[in-house]
Amino acid sequence: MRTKTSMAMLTAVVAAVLGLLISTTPAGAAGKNGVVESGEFGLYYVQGSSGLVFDLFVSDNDFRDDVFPGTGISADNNTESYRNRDSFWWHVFTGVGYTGSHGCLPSGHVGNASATYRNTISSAYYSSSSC
Ligand SMILES: [Ca+2]
Ligand SMILES: [Ca+2]
Ligand SMILES: [Ca+2]
Repeated sequence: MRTKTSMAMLTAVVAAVLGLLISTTPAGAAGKNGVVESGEFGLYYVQGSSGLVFDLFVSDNDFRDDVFPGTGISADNNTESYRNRDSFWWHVFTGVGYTGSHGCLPSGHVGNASATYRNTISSAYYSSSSC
């Protein structure tokens, strides 16, 4: 799996070589800070893709040790909508360790989880390919 860190560094190097000032670079993106930034995948507490959000910059194989940033609310089995601001696909699973039902959200996707994934997602990873 390609690492995002190396991609971000490559982007930074290219920008420096070209002498460009890029204000939208994702280099400052930080996962799990409650803001879905460029390069991240957001899983929202409620439907509508707004409000409390569990934002992932890199894959997480177990949501049981995570909360919605700034709250004590568990992120496990507790998300109802998505926003994919990454250039990658995000794969969501109803079980920890990428097990159970397996769904895929393309880059740019915004929408509510289907019944299968509503309040059931327990792990997620990014990939350049779909399911
Ligand atoms: Ca973030
Ligand atoms: Ca985790
Ligand atoms: Ca689950």
